[in-house]
Amino acid sequence: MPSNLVVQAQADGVRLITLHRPQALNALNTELLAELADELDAAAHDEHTRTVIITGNRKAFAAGADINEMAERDLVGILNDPRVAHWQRIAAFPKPLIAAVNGFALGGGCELVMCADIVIAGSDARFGQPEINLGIIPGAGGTQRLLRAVGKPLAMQLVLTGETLDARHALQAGLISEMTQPELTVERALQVARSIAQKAPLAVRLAKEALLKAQDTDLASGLRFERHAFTLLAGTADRDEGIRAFQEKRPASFIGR
Ligand code: DAK
Repeated sequence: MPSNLVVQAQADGVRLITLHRPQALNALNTELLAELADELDAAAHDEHTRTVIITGNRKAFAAGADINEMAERDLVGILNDPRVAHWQRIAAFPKPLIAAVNGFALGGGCELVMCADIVIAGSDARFGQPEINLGIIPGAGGTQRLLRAVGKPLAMQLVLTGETLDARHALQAGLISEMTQPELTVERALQVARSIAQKAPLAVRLAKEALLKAQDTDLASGLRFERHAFTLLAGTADRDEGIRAFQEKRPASFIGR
């Protein structure tokens, strides 16, 4: 049983993971990261789980890596850091991942947000990469994913000054997909997750993969991947069902085949 997470599997194919280290503003220590990576692995292999939401509490989504734990690591400890593998497993989650964010999402917390595919944030959310204040730089994709999300000038400003961004500005900058009232963040994320959970799972999976390709490949390769994925889906029972349901004017019932 994870001790830093609360995991709720909903009947409708949605798994809600709540980060639960409130005494440290959900700071991401090694144990929490390992538990999160394990939960995501389990969700990836569970055919009933179609979509996962990660959330925190009203004060903090996550205030970054655990600074007290970081203080104990020397250079050799950093070279052999088990957190690297945990982060890689989290970033490789193949199903749709939604972050429902209230309060602080700083450092590793902001990097976790950027591992998500969709980000619903309360108007009280604050995002930032304050590692520069500790004499370090982001270590879990913060320089790479932030620049891709918000562009060079704002990414530079955030990473070099450690300033934070409120939810309104994060929405304008493209770091989040939607802003809600703080008390509705998880509810709205559940709505979005349930909507995705009803779609054809193979199409959802390939759509995610194709969209992610757009971030790190040239246009010609991305278009080639899209065409292959599109063609692959032509052989699925769910494509037949989707088209038949449209013609018969009824909701489609997808089975993931
Ligand atoms: N780590 C440990 N404890 C933390 C924490 C953190 N990141 N953030 C907050 N806490 C603890 C505080 O120490 C305090 O504990 P007590 O004193 O009550 O025992 C409690 O949470 C409440 O925090 P505050 O009293 O500070 O609350 P405030 O409302 O006054 O301030 C704050 C909230 C978020 C502005 C402040 O807590 C803050 O500045 N926190 C630190 C934020 C930060 O610098 N985050 C970046 C950390 S560096 C890597 C991958 C990733 C990373 C590193 C390596 N590899 C794969 C190798 C990531 C690095 C980072 O994220």
